[in-house]
Amino acid sequence: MTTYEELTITEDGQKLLKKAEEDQVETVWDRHQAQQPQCGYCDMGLSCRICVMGPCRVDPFGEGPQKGVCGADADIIVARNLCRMVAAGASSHSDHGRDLVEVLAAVAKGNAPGYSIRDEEKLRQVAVEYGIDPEGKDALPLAGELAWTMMEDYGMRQEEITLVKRAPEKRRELWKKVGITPRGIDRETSEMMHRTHMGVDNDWVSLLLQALRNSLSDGWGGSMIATEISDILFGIPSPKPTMVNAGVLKEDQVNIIVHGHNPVVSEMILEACESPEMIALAEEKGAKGINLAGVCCTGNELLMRHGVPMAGNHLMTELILSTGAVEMMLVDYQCIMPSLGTVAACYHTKMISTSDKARFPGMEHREFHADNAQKMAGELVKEAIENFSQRGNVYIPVEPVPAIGGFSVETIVGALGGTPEPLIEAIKAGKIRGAVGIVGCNNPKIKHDHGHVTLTKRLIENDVLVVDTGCVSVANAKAGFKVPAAIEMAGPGLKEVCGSLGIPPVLHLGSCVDNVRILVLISALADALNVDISDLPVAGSAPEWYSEKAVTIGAYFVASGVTTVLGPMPPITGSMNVVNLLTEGLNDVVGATFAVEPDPEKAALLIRRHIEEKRKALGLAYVEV
Ligand code: BF8
Ligand code: SF4
Repeated sequence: MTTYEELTITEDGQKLLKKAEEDQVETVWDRHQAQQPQCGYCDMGLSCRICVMGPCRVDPFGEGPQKGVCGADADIIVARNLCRMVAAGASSHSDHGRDLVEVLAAVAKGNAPGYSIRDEEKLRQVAVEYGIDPEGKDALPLAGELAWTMMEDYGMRQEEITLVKRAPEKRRELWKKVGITPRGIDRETSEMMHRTHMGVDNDWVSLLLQALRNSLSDGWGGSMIATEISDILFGIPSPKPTMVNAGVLKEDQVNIIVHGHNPVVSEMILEACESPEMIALAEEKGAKGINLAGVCCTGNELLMRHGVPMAGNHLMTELILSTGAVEMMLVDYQCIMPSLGTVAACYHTKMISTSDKARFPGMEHREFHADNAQKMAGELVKEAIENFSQRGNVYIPVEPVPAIGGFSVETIVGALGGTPEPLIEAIKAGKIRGAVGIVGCNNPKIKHDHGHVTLTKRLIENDVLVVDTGCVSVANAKAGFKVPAAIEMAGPGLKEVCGSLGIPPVLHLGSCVDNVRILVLISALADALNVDISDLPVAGSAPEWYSEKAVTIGAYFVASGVTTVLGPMPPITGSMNVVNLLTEGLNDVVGATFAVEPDPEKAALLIRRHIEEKRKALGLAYVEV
């Protein structure tokens, strides 16, 4: 019998797992158990169902078939499968970016009531980057022009994606030399799918290089556009206090949860929740107010810009519903388990899907578009309020934990006094050994939040600054790393630097598309030191990743020069050629590699060793780890 403590390190998770079991609610952990043993061929990447001469599989023991019906061997099959993961991940983030471009265009045309340009300065700055002269132009026509120009980044009218210019020159030259400069956002994904069709690219090296180019089209393209437009439309994040864990739900208020990734819907829901008319209605129905909270990355978007509390990360999404305290959950897209409608049906919770591209069983579909979003948000919040009277028993098992979110590059540089120089000085002096971006998901294969929290703890104890995004940021906030007092858990150097700046040792940089903020930040560091990103004492890590998007993020980190340590092994062990290229060979190509280490204690050592090696190569004081 597995205990709840073996499944998650979080108190709210453990208590709600018990509640879910009592309520006979099936969770992601139950289904993971029911899937055991999972297919060994698929786990190694050795199965192929790309065409209907198959499905095929290659026998890893060398006894059965070594080639698919078409003649593809293990290297080709493994590489193609991984490449398709990268394409799917890139398309997810980049399509999210496209939706924002369309909203920006609609705002410019006056077809998006409720939306506006909240950061005109950023609009003007990004317009310049896109080669548009903002002089004398009003915000709306300028926004229209920018949206139109950004659309070209998606197609094939460019030789390279515009924001690639933000990367250090040495890196751009390297991409050119290797032939992986991304040309168009959709183009690279589309070419990746083409190359992996049966009978196209059958050279596993060439396939994997295209996967890197595809990932760069997301990191420096689609995801970067998503973040930039979100800042233009909804404001650049700045540090704000907030609360996290299931305890953010309020017994005496109408609880509405937003889930997914794109802030377009959730921003409108927030506006409706704050309207005096809705608050009065809630009071009329016997509630003390309306409590909006988030889960996953839509939650992160609202937390970053408005300090909206965060109820939980990926593996908590079903459990949050099992509190019985949620009047309505609205979802947009990505990482929304199709089980949620079934879980909600055990309670009074209304489940609403909002995107034309994402529908779910057991949810009512109410489609949001730029022109109807404001009206729709008002109607739905009203329905949520009316649902308050249908509540049964409520179980909110914990008190919430305080945290600070909202560290954009702009606010980090601002906190440093307008230049990255103080951070560089602290790194040079060895007070901060280096910086690590811990990103990604939860995965029931790993004890929930254990990987994130353990790795983060070990790094900050050893004077490594941590920035995080996505589901990691929730885990770390719940663990108490995101208040200024958390410097007590940091090593002496990091404690001194963060203490003098009044910031926590772990900085919340946002949602998963916001990983691009990390790219921008490290580019600024590299430029200031006049080196390439791969020379910096930095690393990436995804200790509990599950999603295709995470593979893409890892790939663009590595292609940008950031060595990245994964927790769960990707499905590549069926080809030692692929494994060796990704974990060693890429060093000669892009100056960084992947590593895999499921044990966060060992991953911390690996990362610290890597950072000290980079320090040594830069001629900075280093220690043996
Ligand atoms: O984009 S970290 S589980 S919610 S994929 Fe998903 Fe992973 Fe969470 Fe956000 Ni990112
Ligand atoms: Fe089998 Fe080749 Fe078709 Fe894949 S592409 S299913 S290996 S025949």
